[in-house]
Amino acid sequence: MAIPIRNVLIVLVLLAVLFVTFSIHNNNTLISPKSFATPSVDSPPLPDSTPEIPHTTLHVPPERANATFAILCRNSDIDGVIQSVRSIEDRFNRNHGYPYVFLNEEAFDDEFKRRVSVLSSAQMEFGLIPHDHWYAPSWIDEQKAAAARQKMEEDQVIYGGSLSYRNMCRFNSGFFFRHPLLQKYRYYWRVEPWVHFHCDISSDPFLFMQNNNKSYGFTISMYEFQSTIVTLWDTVKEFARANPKTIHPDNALAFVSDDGGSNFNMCHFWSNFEIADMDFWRGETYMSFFEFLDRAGGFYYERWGDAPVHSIAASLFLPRSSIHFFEEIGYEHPPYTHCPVDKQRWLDGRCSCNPENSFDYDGYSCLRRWDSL
Ligand SMILES: Nc1nc2c(ncn2[C@@H]2O[C@H](COP(=O)(O)OP(=O)(O)OP(=O)(O)O)[C@@H](O)[C@H]2O)c(=O)[nH]1
Ligand SMILES: *[C@@H]1O[C@H](CO)[C@@H](O)[C@H](O)[C@H]1NC(C)=O
Ligand SMILES: *[C@@H]1O[C@H](CO)[C@@H](O)[C@H](O)[C@H]1NC(C)=O
Ligand SMILES: *[C@@H]1O[C@H](CO)[C@@H](O)[C@H](O)[C@H]1NC(C)=O
Ligand SMILES: [Mg+2]
Repeated sequence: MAIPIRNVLIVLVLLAVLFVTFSIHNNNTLISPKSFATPSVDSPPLPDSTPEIPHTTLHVPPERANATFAILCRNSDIDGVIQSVRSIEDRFNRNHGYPYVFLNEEAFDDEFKRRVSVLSSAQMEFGLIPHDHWYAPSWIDEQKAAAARQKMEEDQVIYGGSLSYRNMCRFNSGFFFRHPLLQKYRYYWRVEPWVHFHCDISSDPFLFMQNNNKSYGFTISMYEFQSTIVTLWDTVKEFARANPKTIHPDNALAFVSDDGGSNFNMCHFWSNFEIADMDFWRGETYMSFFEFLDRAGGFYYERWGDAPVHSIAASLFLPRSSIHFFEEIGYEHPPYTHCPVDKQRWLDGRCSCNPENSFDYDGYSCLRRWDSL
């Protein structure tokens, strides 16, 4: 029995209308992983960016948050960056297609861009850091700073003699979230060279942050070296005295101080992993806090790290409920690993780390303190 041609036509037209409607309303989030690809702003075209037309079902990929990966690195970090990006792609991002922003105070070379771009069809942008966001500000006395570096080098403080490390710590403390390439995003996930993600990440941490009003997420915490932050806490107290309204009534002060704020206990979130809300850093409170610290000069006269700076700010200015421990994210930045200890989580995540080696309750970890808040 012949099907009337009119009916066939009607069905075809309906299908076409449906498909077009779908494409328009779901632009950017349509179907195959390839469709995540948006043209890289400053990179060679990807080897295969032909969009695939689905032939059977429409797999609608999960909704995405307003978020990006942020990777500060040098051209010479290429091997470590490739390893880290592969790791995050395999365990998470191949199912999501979140974009990447790479930042450097020197231009990324073509080799770097070519070798990184091939790793994912997600959008990748390569940015140059403005001069004033990286190098010491005018009020820093270079002689005094050089003497401090020499002294810390002699005292064998880790990175104590390094100027570039100080530029990096100050940049990560107060500038990365103002970079034009990051301006369009709210949440970032900081990734460093040579890190590992040890478990499948099946629920989207960015969406978790967005949907649960979280501002700062961590996996590992530990103690800072006292010699790098000798006057940091005094400077923080000065700021707090001058700006008492900035301290949140339901803060996490007890994470960073054991005596109600008189002294810093050195606990901080290890900032080589961070999933956080840049609007918190961009806000008036954190910006005035950073300016205050920057004027004090400790990024250069000592060696203040972005980890204690971020951690102290999060602990004082946020409600503690806005800070989140990502237990399910198996993460390693040598020499330390956080591995999910919950058996089911470890199984479900097909984790490649050993829970017995998890840093969580190591003597040098601050997680116990976090738990007891
Ligand atoms: N562009 C640029 N990136 C840097 C520089 N120094 C450090 N970084 C990046 O800043 C981050 C932190 O630097 P690391 O050298 O990893 O410092 P760390 O994590 O304290 O120490 P290790 O990883 O143990 O060496 C990494 O993402 C580096 O790639 C620099 O001079 N220029
Ligand atoms: C879909 O997005 C691309 C780039 O993201 C744009 O060029 C195109 O016009 C958009 N199409 C529709 C139908 O909105
Ligand atoms: C994403 O967040 C940034 C920073 O809050 C904001 O400026 C931008 O408009 C947001 N984009 C979208 C699509 O919501
Ligand atoms: C969301 O978090 C911010 C700070 O992180 C806090 O000030 C605000 O009260 C929270 N909002 C809700 C609805 O919980
Ligand atoms: Mg590192």
